[in-house]
Amino acid sequence: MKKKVYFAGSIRGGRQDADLYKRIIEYIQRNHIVLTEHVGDLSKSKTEGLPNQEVAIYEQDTAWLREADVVIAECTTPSLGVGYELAYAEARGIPVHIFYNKPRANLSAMLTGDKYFQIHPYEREAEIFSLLDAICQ
Ligand code: 6IA
Repeated sequence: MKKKVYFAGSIRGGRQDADLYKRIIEYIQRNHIVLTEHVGDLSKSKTEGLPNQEVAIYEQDTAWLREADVVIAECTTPSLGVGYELAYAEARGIPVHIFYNKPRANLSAMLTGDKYFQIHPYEREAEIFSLLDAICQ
């Protein structure tokens, strides 16, 4: 069955992995619905938004989170927004899978220490896709 996937990845935390987010999103989209396609949009910069745009972003993203069957986050680049989304999903009982590149990242103990989260350290990008096959059956 098609799942609604909330993909979370850094925006203002830094866009160095945006192309990886795009590849993950495209992979999930082969069989499922990604609610947050914009996270992999390479033209989305970290620039300032207008205050009312920011409220709209928050309202839309939290509505999508409540609607999601699963949250998949790529956390190699740390992001306050992603951290918030993960806690928001946990509070609502939505399953959360966290990926990070082990040689590159030192993931926060607030994630690694929280048994609610399913954490997937990887070394090569290909590992992400085989794990995604198991998560999004
Ligand atoms: O703190 P961050 O910006 O790194 O947070 C990234 C996370 O928050 C992503 O997983 C998104 O779901 C969400 N998020 C942050 N900013 C936006 C956004 N526009 N649009 C949609 N979701 C967002 C950013 C502002 C724009 C004017 C460039």
